[in-house]
Amino acid sequence: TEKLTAGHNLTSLQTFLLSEEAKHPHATGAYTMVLSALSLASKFIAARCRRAGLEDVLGSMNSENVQGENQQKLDVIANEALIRALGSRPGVAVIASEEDEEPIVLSRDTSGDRPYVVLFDPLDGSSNLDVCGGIGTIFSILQHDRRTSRVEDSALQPGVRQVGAGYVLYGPSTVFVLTTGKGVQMFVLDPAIGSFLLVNDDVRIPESNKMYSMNSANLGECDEAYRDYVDWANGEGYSMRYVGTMVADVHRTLMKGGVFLYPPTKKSPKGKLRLMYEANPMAMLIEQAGGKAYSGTQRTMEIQPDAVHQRVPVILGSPNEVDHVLRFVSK
Ligand code: AHM
Ligand code: MG
Repeated sequence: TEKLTAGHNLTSLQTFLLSEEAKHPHATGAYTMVLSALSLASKFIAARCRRAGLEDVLGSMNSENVQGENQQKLDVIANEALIRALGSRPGVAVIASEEDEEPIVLSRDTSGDRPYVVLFDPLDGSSNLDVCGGIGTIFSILQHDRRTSRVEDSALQPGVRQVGAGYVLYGPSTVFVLTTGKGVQMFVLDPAIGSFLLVNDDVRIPESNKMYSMNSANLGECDEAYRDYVDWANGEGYSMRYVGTMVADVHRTLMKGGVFLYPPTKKSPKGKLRLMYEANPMAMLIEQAGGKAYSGTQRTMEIQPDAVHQRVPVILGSPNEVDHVLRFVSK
């Protein structure tokens, strides 16, 4: 961390949040509380991931989540950590998790300040945990929509209404990437002191990079446009990288440039990734960093959601690389 912060002021995530809050004299502190809950839960999850293989957190629970997927033990631990951390914050009205069928309503009191709705994928890419690969947490923050009668309906707002989004990558280091709508900031956990420290206060995605990231084993099951794109890219000398954890693949795309794709397939005709927990928060981050995010030919964040677990196709990354894909997809 000495090297990372050399020449910079030492700023923790908490300090960053408090100084942002201070710029808004009318802020109640509720937003800072939401983010500090997410930070606390992610430190808890990071600590459990670090001990995978030593403690009994690996493998499956022999149960299925609402998506019919086998739950890993750490999926459940991560989900509980987030619910416990967010559940104690007074400004949170609703939490919605990829692992739970229905959003959890914590408070129906919407009389004062507009309370928050927090949506998350507690442990993205969890099957990579068994092989010591990168895994992550993704979150999206909305506010209660006064036009809805039931507070839980506030979860179904398009991504353009997000007031914050981010992910935590549990890799060789634990990285917290955040947007509150003013660019993208990156923090790295210093495990010695238990703080996320600011390492980049204005993350920008490269304009181009000849790199695509998709499960190309699915190409035979995809629309022709995606095969044509990949044929074109291969002919242009592109390289391919794919971890199979969206957080890790998007993080690499954000750092190095390129494009990440999860098209519709025969098996998942609407795409595999979820709009509310995966596509929207990643879209906000990528756009805030100067990139683009589409679901087919539509801007992801403009999709009006109709179900909290809905799936969408994903094309996101460097602006020029997304444009190349769209040339094929919009034909
Ligand atoms: P998960 O949320 O159940 O872990 O599944 C989502 C993951 C993403 O992280 C990743 O991008 C994708 O599934 C990989 O899917 P595939 O194995 O079909 O390539
Ligand atoms: Mg996921």
